[in-house]
Amino acid sequence: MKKLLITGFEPFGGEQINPSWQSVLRLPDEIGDYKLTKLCIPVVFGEGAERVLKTAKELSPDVILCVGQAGGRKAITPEFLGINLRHAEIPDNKGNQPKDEPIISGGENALFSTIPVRKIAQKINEKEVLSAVSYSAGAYVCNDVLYTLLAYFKNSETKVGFIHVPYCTEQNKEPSMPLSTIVDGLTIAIKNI
Ligand code: PCA
Repeated sequence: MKKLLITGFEPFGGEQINPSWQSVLRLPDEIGDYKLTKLCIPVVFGEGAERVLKTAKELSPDVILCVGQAGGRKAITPEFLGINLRHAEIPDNKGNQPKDEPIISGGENALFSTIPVRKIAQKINEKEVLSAVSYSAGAYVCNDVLYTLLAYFKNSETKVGFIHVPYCTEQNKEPSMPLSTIVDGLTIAIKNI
C-alpha cells in the first residue's frame, strides 16, 4: 500500500476542539490505496511544519495531506497554493504574532499544491458535500505549514496538499458542518489523490 501522512491541528483561538484533528481521528486507517499515519500538530509558526517534517523523514510518505479549520467557510476547500508570507491577526498558541514576514527569506512568492485540487473538489461535490477550490490558505499557521512543506518537497516524489474544513456542528458557530460530513469529504479527497 501507499503511505499517506495526514495531519490535523490542535485547537486555537479560544476553541475547545479543532474539527481538522477531530475529523482526521475519525478516518479509518486505510482508504483506497493508502495506509494512513495520523498526526496532531501545534498551531505555532514554524513548529507545526517542523513536526510534519520530522515524521515525514521517518515515514517517507507518498502523500502528505494537512487539514485545518477555516472558520467562516461553508465548504471543504482544497488549497491551490501556499504563499511565502506570515501575518497573524491573532497570536499563535505560543504567543507569536508575525506581521508581514517571509516564511523563507528569498523563497518563491507562491508554490502550487501537488495534489489534484480541482478533481478533489469536484468529486466531493458529486457526493452532495459542499466543496470548492480555494486560492488562499491565508497567512496564518495553515499557510505556514503548506508553504514550508511545498518548498521542502518541491523536487521530490512526495505530493503535498492542504484542505481547510468549516467549523463542525459541535462548536456552535455558523456556518458549520457535521463532523461525519467532514469525514466523508476527506475520505473522498483521499480516494482521489
Ligand atoms: N486553522 C488555522 C491554523 C490552525 C487551523 O486549524 C489556519 O487556517 O491558519
